[in-house]
Amino acid sequence: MAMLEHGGAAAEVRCVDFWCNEFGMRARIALREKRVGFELVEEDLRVRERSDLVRRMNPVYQSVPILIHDGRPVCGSMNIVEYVDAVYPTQTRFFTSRGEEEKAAAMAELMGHLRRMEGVLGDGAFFGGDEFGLLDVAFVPFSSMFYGYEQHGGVDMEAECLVLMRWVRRCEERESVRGVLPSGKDIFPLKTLSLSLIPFSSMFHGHEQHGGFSFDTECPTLMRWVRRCRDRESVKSVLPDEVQMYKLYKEWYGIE
Ligand SMILES: N[C@@H](CCC(=O)N[C@@H](CS)C(=O)NCC(=O)O)C(=O)O
Repeated sequence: MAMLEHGGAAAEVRCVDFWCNEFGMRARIALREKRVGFELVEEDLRVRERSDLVRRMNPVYQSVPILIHDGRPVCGSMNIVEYVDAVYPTQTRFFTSRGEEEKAAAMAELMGHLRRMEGVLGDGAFFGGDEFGLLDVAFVPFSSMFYGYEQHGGVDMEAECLVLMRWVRRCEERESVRGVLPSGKDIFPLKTLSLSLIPFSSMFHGHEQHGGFSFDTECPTLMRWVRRCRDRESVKSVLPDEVQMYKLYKEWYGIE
């Protein structure tokens, strides 16, 4: 059984779910985003009768996912995401979101700072001139946040701060930098909406097979979002094999 340290005490976290349940994927992605260890208790949804555990923990709806935290159940996938967010607040939050005006003001201030940095950089390869130096070492770690600025602040860093982005790439050519900087994609949490919707992309393969169309051709923007989400460890490790999932659904619903 998975045990994890939280608030000094070892807590027991179980997630009752079925491998291709999109609602359950939400809960599992949230747990992984917060790096919460948990035991997956498989509930076979192909069987009509729900297990004793499900009937005991979710007697009204008897649905999964169910998060069982120290013996107490949380039911409903979005309730679980919210619960995980509240109970593990040390990590970045899914649900805190500023008002649009406040966010726009913060972004404008931030972009002002970045443009001032571009002014200092000027035509130089690095902040100190031709050589990678002290200021580069000091600043380059913060470039891991740029992906987050794009995702949350709605800016296009390449368009807004080309000089800075060229400097980032120059720094990243160095082994010392490349080996240390994490991917910005891993630092920033999925927004709640992305977290709650991405599980349903596991059916896209089925939609394509069944509907005879290509998502890449018909919905390129949506597919770019899918790929961005799937780059994340939390999503990659939870989304099931789409081919297997479609096969199961075909059997389940008697589709030829
Ligand atoms: N609103 C619920 C929906 C969950 C749900 O509908 N789960 C289905 C599987 S997709 C279930 O457990 N059904 C029970 C059954 O098939 O007996 C949530 O968000 O968790």
